[in-house]
Amino acid sequence: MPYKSFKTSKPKSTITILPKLGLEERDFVADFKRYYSHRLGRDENCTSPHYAYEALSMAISDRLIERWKKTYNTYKETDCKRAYYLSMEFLMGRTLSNAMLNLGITEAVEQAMYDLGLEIEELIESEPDAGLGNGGLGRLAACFIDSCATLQLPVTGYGLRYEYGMFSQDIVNGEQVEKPDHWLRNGNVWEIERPEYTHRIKFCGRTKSHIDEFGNKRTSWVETQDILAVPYDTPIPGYKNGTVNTLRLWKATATEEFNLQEFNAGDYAESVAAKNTAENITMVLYPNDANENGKALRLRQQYLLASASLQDVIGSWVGRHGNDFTEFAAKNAFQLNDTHPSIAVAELMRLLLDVHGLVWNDAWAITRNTMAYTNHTLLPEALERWSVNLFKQLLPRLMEIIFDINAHFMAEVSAHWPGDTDRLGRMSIIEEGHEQHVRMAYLAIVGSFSVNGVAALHSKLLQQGLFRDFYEFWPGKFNNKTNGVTPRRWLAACNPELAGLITENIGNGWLTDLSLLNKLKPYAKDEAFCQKWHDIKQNAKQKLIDYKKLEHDVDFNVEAIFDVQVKRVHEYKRQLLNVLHVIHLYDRIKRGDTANWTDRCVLIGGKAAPGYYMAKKIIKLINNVSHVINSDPDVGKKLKLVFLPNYRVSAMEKICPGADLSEQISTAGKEASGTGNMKFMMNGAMTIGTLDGANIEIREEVGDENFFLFGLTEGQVGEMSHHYDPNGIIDQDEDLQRVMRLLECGHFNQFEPGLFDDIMASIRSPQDPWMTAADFRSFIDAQKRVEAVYQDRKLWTKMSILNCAASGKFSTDRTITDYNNEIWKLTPVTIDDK
Ligand code: 26W
Repeated sequence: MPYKSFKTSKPKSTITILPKLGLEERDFVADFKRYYSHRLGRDENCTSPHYAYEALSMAISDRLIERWKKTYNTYKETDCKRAYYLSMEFLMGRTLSNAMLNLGITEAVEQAMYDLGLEIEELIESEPDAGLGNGGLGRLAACFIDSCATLQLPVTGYGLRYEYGMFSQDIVNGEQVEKPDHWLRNGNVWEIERPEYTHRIKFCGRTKSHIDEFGNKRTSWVETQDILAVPYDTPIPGYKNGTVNTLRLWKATATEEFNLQEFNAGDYAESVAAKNTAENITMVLYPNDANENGKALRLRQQYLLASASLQDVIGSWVGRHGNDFTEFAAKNAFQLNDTHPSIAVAELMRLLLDVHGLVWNDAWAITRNTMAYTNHTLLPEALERWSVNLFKQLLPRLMEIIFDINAHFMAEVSAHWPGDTDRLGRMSIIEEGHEQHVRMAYLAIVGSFSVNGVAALHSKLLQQGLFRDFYEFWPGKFNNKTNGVTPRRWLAACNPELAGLITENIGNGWLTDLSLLNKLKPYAKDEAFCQKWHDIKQNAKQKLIDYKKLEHDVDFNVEAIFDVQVKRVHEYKRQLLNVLHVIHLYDRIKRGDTANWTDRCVLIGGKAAPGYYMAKKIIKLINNVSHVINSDPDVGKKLKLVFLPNYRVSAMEKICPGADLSEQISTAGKEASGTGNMKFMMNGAMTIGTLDGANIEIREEVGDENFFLFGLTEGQVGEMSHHYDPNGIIDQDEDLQRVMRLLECGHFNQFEPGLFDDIMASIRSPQDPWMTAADFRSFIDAQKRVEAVYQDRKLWTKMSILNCAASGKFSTDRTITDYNNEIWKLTPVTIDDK
């Protein structure tokens, strides 16, 4: 029919008025079929589960987007205060089963897939992990935004959309080999590109100043090389509450004119190359988790995140309030996830001064009242410092602003401590030396109203050590926020059997108020309940065995104690101490000291930073020891050691339900918090651990009698470091001597002479900062206590239940409630989910 215009005035748009999508089994069957066949163009001949995964995800994504818009509009209408979580890493893992759980549609979807003759498990498994993070800090960000949505807090996550996430780890001849992780290869159904919110980011060029009509000095940043930041949004659903928040990730692309300039000069190929340089910025995640490397590309990434996110927030502010910033600090808070985005302090100043015309004092007051900084590590090698020369070249205007911030700050310090030049030098944001550096942590502290650590001990050590001068200057700025993990992913979704048993007995309130798990305590005395708990745990162990069978040919025995250490490989986390214990057990078997033996399967997994020589050696050692032990017929089922390749979020979801013993054995004072410790505890594993990070609070919650403590305290470590004598310790301890002898005679590297010399030298070095030898004896003794308890099955089960029951504090719902009450001060916003 030909189009005929018969209306005179433009009609009111009704394009977004839609009937609400159904959440019943039949709705998913119908939508699945339509997407599978009409959108994806597949039929029964298609054998890959990927397209079925995509079709189902599209159907579920529709339901998320429906609620997402409502949430967005409600926030806009109420003009509520907002917070923004700025992070270079969001280690999201998989989305499908989490979306099902939070929408409350798990059963309906499972039934629908069954009706269609599909295995839901297979679809879930075909989703790649979104591995946009290294480890603890990135996964914490992911748990945080889950809790913000569940608590109905208006919080947006801002990060980078890396084309390549955390590398995938292969083990070849016992060594780590990195493979690029092209996680977007098959597309990403969960994200929506929003080119309409693109922002321009400046680099290089120079600054130019003039005096404005009011006599103020004004600066402009000119002759820059610009790139564009394009946002990709992912919906973040709360748990069954209608709230869907946003994770906005930036992708770098080239500007049109950047290409055009070169094109007009006849350099077509060069113009395409220039596009590549621009897009390089968000190409890859830096795989270092505790070592800053000063690379210019990393600084570009950090600035892109800070600038795009701040322009985004300010742009929408100006849209609603014009150029009036009087209420800005009352309505916005930025949480900086470590120093990685802390250039935001200077960038907010630049935007307020140069773009929106504010004067210094007003801009500074806004900055200092909106920024909050979280520190995640005490290790000096992880503290970011950028060369002033590099900064000047890449971000000349930002460097000027940092010098100005520092000049004002130095004046404040001198007024407070007149004549204390040592202190001025110590506190300066600019570190002097043969090359000047910007100390990013100091910039973050000076520019924030709140500074926090991530566990009680860690926050105390920040105040007494690393940031002591700042704490003396501004004691009120400093606070602690003990980490947590989301109980939806880390108990409900990953361990449905255990979650089911819990809910059957104490109801389902624990899913949003984890402190209710303490109602489980009395059940530790209930025999029938204990039997069920034990059976579920054994089932989970069997599942873990089956999962690992795919990759290994090691015979695991479900009656053995499953002893697990999975985390990034780092000397301070002391995977090496774990291996020394395994070698000691092997030595006992070989010398026939096996009376009253407890069978044990030791699982170790984790990635090493590609440039971290010692960490890679430790991985090789674990694999070599594993090979010798597992193929020795004298050892048999008494002892197994397995290195799990490619540890990642989706692997932990399978590992933590099946663990008996959680290894949290860092040198005291080095692990800021740890969060794996919390996941294991929640799933009923016992902890063997030092007094470090959140272990201390875990032990406080569960009681000394339900925690296997060992090792020097942080104070003793500091004390002993002045006269540490590992060789003396080894000489005095026959077991350790024998372990060292096995290592030193090349028993684990018979065809690779000299391979582990550096490891042995590090254990014997009086300068060993990780003091592995010092804690050996106490670790071995604690492991013996573990075995004694494990042999008493009833006692072990009781302690397992009590660990889960005491894990309530370690929900990110509690952590985020603390952030909100003490830092952000947002009001929860109810979303109408009818
Ligand atoms: C600049 C290179 C770099 C990259 C990442 C330096 C430091 C990091 C992070 C701070 C490393 C990290 O993930 N830290 C971990 O953060 C967790 C969440 O707070 C804590 O639980 C861990 O103890 C801490 O190691």
